[in-house]
Amino acid sequence: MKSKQAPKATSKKSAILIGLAGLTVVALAAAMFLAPYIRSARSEATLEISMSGWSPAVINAKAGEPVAVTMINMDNQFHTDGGGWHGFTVPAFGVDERVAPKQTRTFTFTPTKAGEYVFYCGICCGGKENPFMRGKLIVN
Ligand SMILES: [Cu+2]
Repeated sequence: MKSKQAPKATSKKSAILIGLAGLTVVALAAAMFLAPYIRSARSEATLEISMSGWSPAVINAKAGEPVAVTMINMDNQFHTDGGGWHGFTVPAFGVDERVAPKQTRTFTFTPTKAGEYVFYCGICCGGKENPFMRGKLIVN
C-alpha cells in the first residue's frame, strides 16, 4: 500500500504544477491580448479647426492620464490671417501646438489637475479673445 501511495502523491503534485503552468499561459495570453486596449484607454479627442471655430469645442480628459488630441486643419494656406495655420494652446499645462494648413496633427499631453480649462488658437482671428477660437477642456 505504501508504495502505491507515494506515486499517487507525486502525480497529484505534477497535476497541480501542470494546472499552474496552464493558468500562467492563459494569464499571459490574456495580458498580451488586452495590452493594446489598456494602452488606448487614455482619453482621445479629434477636433476640426477652421476660421469658423472648433468642432467639437469640448475635450474630456482625466487628471494624470495622457490625452491624445488630433487636430484637423480645414483651412488652406491662402488665408491672410495666420496663413491658414491654427494652434492649440492650454497655458495651464504648457501646451502650445500648431497645425499647418490642410494638415492633420496628433499630439499628446497630460493634464495634471482636475478642473475646467480654456484651450484656444492663438494664431488667427483675434486668437484667445475670439469666442469661436476657444474651447473647453474638462479634466475629471
Ligand atoms: Cu486659428
